[in-house]
Amino acid sequence: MTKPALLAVLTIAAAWSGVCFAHAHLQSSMPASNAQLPHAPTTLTLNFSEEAQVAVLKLSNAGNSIPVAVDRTKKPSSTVTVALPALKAGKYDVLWTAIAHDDGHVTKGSFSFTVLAP
Ligand SMILES: [Cu+2]
Repeated sequence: MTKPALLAVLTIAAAWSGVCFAHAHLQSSMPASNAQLPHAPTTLTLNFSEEAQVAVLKLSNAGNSIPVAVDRTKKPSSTVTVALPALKAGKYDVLWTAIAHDDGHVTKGSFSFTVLAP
């Protein structure tokens, strides 16, 4: 291989390694973003655009964090469901961080939902 050709290959390889076809984006959730729920949900489900593992999941109500257990031993999946403790009426903020299974890229996001009655 000639020097310029080798250089071209290395340049393309370097550029390629930074390429990402898709991160694990949150496509939908249950409860949905900005949902107004007549009753408290018992589970929280995140639907991602690709297989991912949830690294961080924080739930808070008026700044108070509510412990939510994420099973990190679970296989990567495009759907992640966690059980919720009993929630009182109020607005809840969800903060998540996910790691894409295919390329290890990290995505994060947040959304809120409101429980109208426990
Ligand atoms: Cu990616």
